[in-house]
Amino acid sequence: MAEEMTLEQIYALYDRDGDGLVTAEQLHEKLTQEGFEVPLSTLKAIILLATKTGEFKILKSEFRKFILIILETENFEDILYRIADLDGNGVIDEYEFGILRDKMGWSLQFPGKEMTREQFIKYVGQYLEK
Ligand SMILES: [Ca+2]
Repeated sequence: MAEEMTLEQIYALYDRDGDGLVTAEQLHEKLTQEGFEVPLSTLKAIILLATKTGEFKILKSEFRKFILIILETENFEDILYRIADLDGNGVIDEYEFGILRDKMGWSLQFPGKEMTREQFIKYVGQYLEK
């Protein structure tokens, strides 16, 4: 039976200098070693959106939410959706949309009603640079 690592142990693998922050570079290096190919620029964008530090660093308290988003999603739109859905109820409401919009610097109107995952991805997809 495989021994389950605690979040604390997993975090220590990423935060190798032990300063209590995981940088985008540390995260990228580790994920690459594990076989996850996520561009550094995408990781930086996600970290900026998903964390409170406003820098490309992840606090231990935010790490769990963050690492689950990275490992369980396949594309940037989906990651944005997961980050935007703050209450986790599966739809993006006006409040949640406004927070994401401000962080992204979009001048994008809320379409008037809550968006499902599919609607959200379609709606914001046109504003994402490929
Ligand atoms: Ca929601």
